Amino acid sequence: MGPTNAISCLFCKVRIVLLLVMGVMLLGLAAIYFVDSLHYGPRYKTSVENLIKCLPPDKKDEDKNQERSSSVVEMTTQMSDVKVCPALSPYLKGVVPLSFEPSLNLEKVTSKNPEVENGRFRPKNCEPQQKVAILIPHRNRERHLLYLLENLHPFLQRQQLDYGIYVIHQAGNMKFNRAKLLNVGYLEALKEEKWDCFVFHDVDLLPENDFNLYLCDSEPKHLVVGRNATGYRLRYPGYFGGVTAMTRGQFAKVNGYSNNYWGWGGEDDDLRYRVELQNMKVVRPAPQVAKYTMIFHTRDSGNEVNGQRMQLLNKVSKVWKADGLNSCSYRALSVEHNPMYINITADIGGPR
Ligand code: UDH
Ligand code: MN
Repeated sequence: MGPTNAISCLFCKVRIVLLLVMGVMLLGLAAIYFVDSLHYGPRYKTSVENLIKCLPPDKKDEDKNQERSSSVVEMTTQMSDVKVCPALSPYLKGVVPLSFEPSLNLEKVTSKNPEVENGRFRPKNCEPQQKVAILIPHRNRERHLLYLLENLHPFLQRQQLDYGIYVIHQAGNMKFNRAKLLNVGYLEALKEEKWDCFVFHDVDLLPENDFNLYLCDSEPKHLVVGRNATGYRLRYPGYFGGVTAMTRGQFAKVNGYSNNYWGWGGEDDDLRYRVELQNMKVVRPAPQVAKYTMIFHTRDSGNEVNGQRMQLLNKVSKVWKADGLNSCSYRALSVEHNPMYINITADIGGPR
């Protein structure tokens, strides 16, 4: 081997070594990147989810929030298959004037809510964390029902809820029994969907503020802190009537409502006693948010004041286990899926 050959061979050895070193470095870099993405990927996703949950409800920054939260929602949408809805919907407007159009009919309500089908709606862009059934006890209040549907559907859609509206209609002319109808609603609604949350809703109460969320909490929730007719103050301490929200489990735990309150009054206090007997505590949203307009009405015939309500209330702790969901006897005469609500007509009998 001549001297020139020896030098060129040395160069080719150095080249091979250099190539090998570069190859190892590249492999190392790739490995570091892979381990890093495994480690930070989920953490980044969680922080995006947390950001969504923490968006402030400040009304002044509403537009900014709307932009921010919808772009965050898009980010999560791209990043994973599970798109949990934000804790505060970007579509909330706050106080929206209520509508009481005299010429309103069901067809008009239907045409204004094209995304509602068979009384049900769910948002397209995200997955709500609760399925909410709204239960409305009803007889002979068609006009009120129309105004409630007209205002409630857009309200619930702005809240991005997965919801269904059930109207439980008492057949016949026996004394009205609001509580028993709500038990029937709970039992019947669960036959078609595993609802997580139930909102028990008088037909004549219209929520005034979008931030009054129709979702359940870790404790039973009372949503009517104030109404126009009572100067927007709680009717009396402990009042648990009008509109309340309980999870499937909370309502089952108290054995639902009593079936024995025929006529007006007492059944809502009875439910509160049941809640307290289970060491649960009623929670309420902020008073400026939990405001309702009650459509003016006089007392219905067939719903006269129940003179026995005090005697019944005195024995709640003795009877609740045997009087409620587990003893609710009725006949479902029909279950109709109308475009704007599911109507359950039930024969619930009368006072014994
Ligand atoms: N309900 C009916 N039909 C009836 C009776 C009651 O649908 O015939 C339902 C309806 O959902 C109503 C709820 O039961 O919202 C509660 O009944 P209510 O609205 O009569 O009770 P409220 O406490 O009124 O609002 C009591 C009588 C008002 C008398 C006013 C005179 N000062
Ligand atoms: Mn009323």
